[in-house]
Amino acid sequence: MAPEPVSFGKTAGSQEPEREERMTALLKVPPGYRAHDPESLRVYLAGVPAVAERLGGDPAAWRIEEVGDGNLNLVFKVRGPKAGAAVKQALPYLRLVGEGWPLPLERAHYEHMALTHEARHAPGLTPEIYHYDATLALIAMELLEPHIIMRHGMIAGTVYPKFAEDLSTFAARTLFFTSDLALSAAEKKAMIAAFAGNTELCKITEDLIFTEPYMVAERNRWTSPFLDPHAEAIREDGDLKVAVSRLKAKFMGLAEAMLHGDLHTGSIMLTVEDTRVIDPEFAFMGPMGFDTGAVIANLLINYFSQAGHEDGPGERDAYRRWVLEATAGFWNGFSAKFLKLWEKEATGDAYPAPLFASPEGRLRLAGERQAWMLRLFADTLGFAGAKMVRRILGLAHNIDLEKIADERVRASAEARALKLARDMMVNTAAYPSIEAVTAQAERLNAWEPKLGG
Ligand code: SR1
Ligand code: MG
Repeated sequence: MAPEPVSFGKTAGSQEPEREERMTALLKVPPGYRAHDPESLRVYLAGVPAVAERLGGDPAAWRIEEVGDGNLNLVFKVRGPKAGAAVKQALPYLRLVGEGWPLPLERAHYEHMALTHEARHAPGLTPEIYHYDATLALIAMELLEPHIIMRHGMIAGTVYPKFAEDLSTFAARTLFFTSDLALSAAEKKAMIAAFAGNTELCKITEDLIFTEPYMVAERNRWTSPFLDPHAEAIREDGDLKVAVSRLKAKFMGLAEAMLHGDLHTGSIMLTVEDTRVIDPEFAFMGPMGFDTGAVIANLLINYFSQAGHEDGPGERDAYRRWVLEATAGFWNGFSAKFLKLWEKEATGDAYPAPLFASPEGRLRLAGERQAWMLRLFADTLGFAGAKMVRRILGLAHNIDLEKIADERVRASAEARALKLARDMMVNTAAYPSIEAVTAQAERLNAWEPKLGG
């Protein structure tokens, strides 16, 4: 008999009455907070010189529209005669679900802090911040135009020649410079303290990525009935449950570097010439492989989804090749850049230089760097697998797959992605390089999975 579905807030170990109290408290907003609409935002921004002067002209003539299509927040585009601005405001609840899922406004504080660190370490790869208001949980920033969300571009089959170069730079620099390889022990601990309160957003990840897809849970959904046998196989896979639990423990316990925390292709806005990473509200000090894995997971999901976006069989083959090249280019670029930073800019307290000053010591350190990168690659593949599974069996899906109207085609793409994801999580050592992953993706893309229904 199938076990009872577990509903929101009741995942193993949580105390329901305490959680209820916490949820009610979260819905209370501080004095001075209000969720803006275009007209109230106009009045507010008119009183913020850092924004009003950029927009220029009479505030009454500014064009303001709410355009948020993400899961969490309000997003406004504001256009004046001189320039535009994007304004993001947190709601005291999850936009996707409504007041039934309260979420702390403080996520805007963590996002603002992460954006500030990212801009310092990876200049030119994030939107410029114009203004932050902690009470309103509101950030006004550069309006990125004509950039689009990368996921949309990839569904349309657009090649982004600078993506792998830019994203690998972003990941290498933000992760390296917020790690013990670059920071003193005191600086690192201060960062851990600064991000430690982003617990509710981490809890979303802990539940939605590392727990619920592997059990019967109310919030799960998948392409039923076609994908039923594959969803069931995942729920009954003991090796996979061990693998995902190890990853969850690492996510919860390994404060290796400041993570973006949600580095999927919906958090990247770009053109063919310019790449920006947005939306780091899930930022915290965690395992580096969670960010690098997120990038790879979302590229691989898009790769498998192409069958649902091409006009005829094979029509998107060149694009598929580019997606896999970008996947390999991202990891190989990241790895080379991270290692170079470690060689040239290791100002942190880890791996003390005096211990490795001799010729033999230098050789030992070079070997240790390679070993570190192999461990990080294994983490990356594990987290990538977990991120693929959650987008197919958990609550929040990717439009790369969701937009495929033919449910059989969608379920086949999803089954292929699940098979690779499971293998990356359980048989990680079988993938010594990113090319081994992309080669397996190509093989699986030709596999015809058995569907339910
Ligand atoms: C309920 S929030 C669902 C997802 O949206 C965000 O983009 C994160 O990926 C989160 O897990
Ligand atoms: Mg987001």
